[in-house]
Amino acid sequence: MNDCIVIIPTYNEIENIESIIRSVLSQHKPFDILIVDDNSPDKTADKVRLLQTEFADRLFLENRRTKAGLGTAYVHGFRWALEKKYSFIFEMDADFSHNPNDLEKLYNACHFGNADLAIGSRYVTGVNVVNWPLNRVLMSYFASVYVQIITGMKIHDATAGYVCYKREVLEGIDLNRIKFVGYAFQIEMKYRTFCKKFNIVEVPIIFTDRTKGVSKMSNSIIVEAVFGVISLRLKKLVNSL
Ligand SMILES: Nc1nc2c(ncn2[C@@H]2O[C@H](COP(=O)(O)OP(=O)(O)OP(=O)(O)O)[C@@H](O)[C@H]2O)c(=O)[nH]1
Ligand SMILES: [Mg+2]
Repeated sequence: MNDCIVIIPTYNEIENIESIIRSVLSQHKPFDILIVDDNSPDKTADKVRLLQTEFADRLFLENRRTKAGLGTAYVHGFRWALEKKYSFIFEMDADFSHNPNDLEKLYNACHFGNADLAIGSRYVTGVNVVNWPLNRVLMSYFASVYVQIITGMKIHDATAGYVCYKREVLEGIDLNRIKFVGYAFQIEMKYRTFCKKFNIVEVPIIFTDRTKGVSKMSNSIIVEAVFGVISLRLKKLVNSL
C-alpha cells in the first residue's frame, strides 16, 4: 500500500474518468486513488470497475446511491482513507482542472516542508486560471477576499479544491460536524484546519477549466458559500464550531 491516496468525487464524468485515473497512476511518485461516485447515470462507476481489473491494488471505488454533493462525498472518502491508514490524503476534481503533475508538489509541501495542509492555489502568484470566463474568475477571486475579511484567515484561494492533508489534520477535525456541500465545504475545511492551529501552506498551481463533461456548479452552491462563511465565523465566536 502507498502512503498517499487521491480522493476523486465523480458525478457523470464518463468522458474524463479513464484518462484522469491513468494520469494519476502514471505519476513518478505512487498514488492510490479512491473514486467516490454518486451512482452517475452515465455509468462512470462501471468504467472504474473495469479499470480495477488492471489496477486492483491501487484503484478503489465507493459507490453512493444518490447524488449527495461534493462535501459529503469527501467526508465519506476521508473516513475511508483514515481507516485504511493513509498518511497523506488528497482532494482532486475529475475534470483535469487540477493537473495531476502537481500532486507531487502538494505532497512535498506536506512531507518535506512544514505544511499540515497544502493548498494548490490559483492566486498566490497573480491569477493562474486558464479558460474561465471573466465573471467566474472575479467571483472566485473575490470569494477569497471575502473569506479573508470575515474569518481573518490569510489564504489567497479559500475555495480551492486541490489539496493535500496530513492524516493528523483529518483526525483532528470532527468530520461529523462538517455542514456544507459546495464551495462552502472547501472554505469550512480550511477554516476548521486553521482554528485547530494546523499549518496551512499555499502552493502555486495553474487551474484550467474543464474541456469535457458538464459543470455541476449551481446558484445554490454560491448562496451556501456567501451565508456559510458568516455562519462559520459566528459559530467560532460563540465557541461552537
Ligand atoms: N460524488 C459526487 N461528486 C460530485 C458531485 N458534484 C460534483 N462532483 C464532482 O466534483 C468535482 C468538481 O465538480 P465540478 O462540476 O467540476 O465543479 P466545478 O469545478 O466547480 O465546476 P466546473 O469546473 O465548471 O465543472 C468533479 O469531479 C465532479 O464530478 C456530487 O454531488 N457527488
Ligand atoms: Mg471542475
